[in-house]
Amino acid sequence: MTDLVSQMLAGDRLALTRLISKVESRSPDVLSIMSQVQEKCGQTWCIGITGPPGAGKSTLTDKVISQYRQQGKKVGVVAIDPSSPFSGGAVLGDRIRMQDHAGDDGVFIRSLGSRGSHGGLSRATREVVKLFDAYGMDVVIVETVGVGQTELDIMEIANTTIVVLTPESGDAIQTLKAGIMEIADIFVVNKADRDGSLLMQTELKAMLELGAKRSKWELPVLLVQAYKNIGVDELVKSVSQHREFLNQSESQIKHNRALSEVKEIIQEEVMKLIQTEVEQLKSQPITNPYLEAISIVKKLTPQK
Ligand SMILES: Nc1nc2c(ncn2[C@@H]2O[C@H](COP(=O)(O)OP(=O)(O)OP(=O)(O)O)[C@@H](O)[C@H]2O)c(=O)[nH]1
Ligand SMILES: [Mg+2]
Repeated sequence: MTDLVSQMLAGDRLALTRLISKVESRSPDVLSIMSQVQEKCGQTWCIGITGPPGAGKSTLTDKVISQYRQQGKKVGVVAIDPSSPFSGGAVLGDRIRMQDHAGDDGVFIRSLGSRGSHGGLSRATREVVKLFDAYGMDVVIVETVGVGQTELDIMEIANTTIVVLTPESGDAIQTLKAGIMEIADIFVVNKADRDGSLLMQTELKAMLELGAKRSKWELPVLLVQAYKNIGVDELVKSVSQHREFLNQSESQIKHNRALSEVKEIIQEEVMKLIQTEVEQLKSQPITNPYLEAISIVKKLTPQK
């Protein structure tokens, strides 16, 4: 086992930080690091929090952290901003909203931007969650803005996905379009202090009644005021219920996840091989792209 991994497993925060940086920058030793880390995983419950910009995800995350800290649980947070080139630390807004936990040893907050990860943001996120898991975090929260495919992929990592909406705008409809509805395990109508929140709750419930059911799980639609810490305890209870539900029923989900993980890892590794080959072609003329491609495929495929 590499020194860094054993230091991290022994509780060294700095080692954890350095491993996260390696994962984020897709360092060549990520595969071997993660295969060691994987052995120590399996304790964490990963909660995804997604929703439109400004819905109150970070405020909610902050309050959820507090709830788990009161239960004596350790919490890791990955704040994802796919559009942001910044990484390697908390973005300012999140830092301000989560500053209550700054000096707390049982909390570790890290943001991931798109810069370091070269399109492998989903895999990098999954691996940071695993690092937190091996480090001994009981709960890991992944916060991301729900807009594109990358965010949907990221939410696949979570065991329980919370979709945060607000009474304003056509949030619900837009969210439906983006496919977020399918990944939600719990809906939160945040900013319930504002007009239209009850209506929003009713509409969402009606939509859920109409839609095809994915499983026997009854999707809760909770009214929350994150900034005033109202309804957050209910939310944390719902997460526990969802966890119990999954543990009892759907072991197939686990296997499917492991399958898609294997696929994701192979894709990235094979992509690297392809890029190396293409790089070599840059300095020479190509007369027949098919012949070039065929010879590269032959080279990359073991001959029988
Ligand atoms: N009225 C009201 N405002 C809230 C509530 N919860 C959060 N806010 C405010 O909503 C604003 C956005 O909150 P954030 O927590 O940054 O939202 P976010 O979803 O993390 O935002 P992005 O990460 O930028 O997408 C802040 O000004 C919060 O104070 C609430 O329950 N009621
Ligand atoms: Mg935020």
